[in-house]
Amino acid sequence: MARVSVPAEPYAFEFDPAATALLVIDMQRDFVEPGGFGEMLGNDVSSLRRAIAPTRRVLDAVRARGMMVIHTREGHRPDLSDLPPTKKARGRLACGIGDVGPMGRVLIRGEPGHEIVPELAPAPGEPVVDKPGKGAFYATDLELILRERGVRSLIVTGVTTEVCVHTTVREANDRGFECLVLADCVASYFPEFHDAALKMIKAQGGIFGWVSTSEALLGALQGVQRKAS
Ligand code: TIU
Repeated sequence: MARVSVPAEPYAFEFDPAATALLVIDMQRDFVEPGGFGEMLGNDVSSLRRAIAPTRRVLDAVRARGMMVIHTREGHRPDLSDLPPTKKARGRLACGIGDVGPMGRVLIRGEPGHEIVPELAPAPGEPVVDKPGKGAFYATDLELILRERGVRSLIVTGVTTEVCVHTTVREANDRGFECLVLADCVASYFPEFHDAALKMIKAQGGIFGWVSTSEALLGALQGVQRKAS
């Protein structure tokens, strides 16, 4: 298939839609909705919610072109057997991972807070990768799924920019995947960390990858034929 070119920094990002997956990282209620874990950590979730609408537009566009979509969720087994005690202890929280919060047990698979927000709900057939760490490659079958599907490029969205998005982009880059991060489809509780994290990705000739916007990607996808429905 013809390669697509997206205006990006530090220079245009080129990808083959058949070898590219959209990665939607951790858009779960615990991080994004009022009353979840993110808010319990003292954060204002409104800055994260701004990523929902543009990510939805990107989801619609890539689905319409038959491109692969993969969702991730950060969370742990109900018996906490995959939760390092150090992660459990971090922050000395009154209500931390595994404890019962307003959306069920915090960051536990199967609980209401662990679900992806309804606006970005996975479609049938889209893989959902449950990850115990910040990076989506650590202790998951994400790399196996990508290699089996012949994926070489990732369009990256989700939260938070400097934590799970950054860790995942670094992991992907070291494994030889090319990453385009959409600045308006990733978000942080801390604007200054968001800005710095994006600068780090595109600095030094794109040391970890490329940065662009949903608008630029949607414009580039206009030239890609929609799949017959
Ligand atoms: N998904 C993700 O980024 N997990 C976090 O815990 N992020 C924070 O910024 N806390």
